[in-house]
Amino acid sequence: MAAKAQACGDALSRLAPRLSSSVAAALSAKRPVVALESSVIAQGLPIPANAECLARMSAAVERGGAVPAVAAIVRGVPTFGLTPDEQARFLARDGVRKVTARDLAFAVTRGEDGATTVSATLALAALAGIDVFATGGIGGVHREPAFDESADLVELARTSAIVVCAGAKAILDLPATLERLDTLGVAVVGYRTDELPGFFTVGTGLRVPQRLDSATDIARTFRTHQQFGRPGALLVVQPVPARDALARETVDAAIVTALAEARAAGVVGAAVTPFLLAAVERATGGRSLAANLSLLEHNASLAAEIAVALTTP
Ligand code: PSU
Ligand code: MN
Repeated sequence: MAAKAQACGDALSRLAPRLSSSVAAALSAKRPVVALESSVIAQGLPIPANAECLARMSAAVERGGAVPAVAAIVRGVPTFGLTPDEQARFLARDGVRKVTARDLAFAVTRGEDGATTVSATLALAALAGIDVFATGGIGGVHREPAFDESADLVELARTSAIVVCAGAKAILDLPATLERLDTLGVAVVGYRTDELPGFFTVGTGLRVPQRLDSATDIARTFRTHQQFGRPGALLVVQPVPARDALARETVDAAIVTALAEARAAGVVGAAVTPFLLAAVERATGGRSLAANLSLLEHNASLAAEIAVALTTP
């Protein structure tokens, strides 16, 4: 018995992320908070669009009545809410590594600056008690090689949270990604849509298993999901706003070019996703970048609305 109690005690003495004062105040008062990842600003988007992304996402969360909480490992310290100096360092991306859930302990023990991907942000959000997280597109199963699969998928299966995105990044194999989410038991929820959005495109022709039409319904479903003690996330997907969406043919052609460039350059591992996103941006004459920024802001707005619904009894 004593050994068991000890084990439980150990399990509870989890590392607590450092919180900015606004994030700490909101969490302790049970006011709405939305987690944002930092890999999208330090690796996913080019300079200076990354600064625009951070400003637009933060403002969207605030307009929605919630507090934005950017996740990162700051010189070895797991953190939600960066100071202006820290933000500038991550935006300049000087020596900032891409950190997935697997890399967290290494970034901390080495005292590094680490930009957290979806998987790492989910892991930190669970420690901080933040339930809602907005991103652009999750990682998934790559088209080539198909054994390259983002750690985002398994982490979504293990972490109870609401993740708002525009589907998986279009550079991926979307049918395979949807099947993996299915196998892993991650609930994909179309927000006001029956179709999986295509990140840069409004649709993909792929059906999502569930659809909900209001933030209140999403919040209510999540509470029930938690009551079942289920570990996985609710992956809420919504399309990029139509005015900024790209046509499917444009994106498909750009991805073919991007994949050929990646193959020729021999890119592997963590560099693949940022490389492909940059190649698609070149191939679309920058239009994919405008779509990416737009969907990120749009997702931040919906996440705020859901966070508000979740904290409203
Ligand atoms: N969404 C975007 N741009 C990005 C990403 C998401 O709009 O750059 C990042 C996220 O941090 C996601 C990561 O977790 O890309 C996936 O990388 P990988 O395929 O190496 O797991
Ligand atoms: Mn990979």
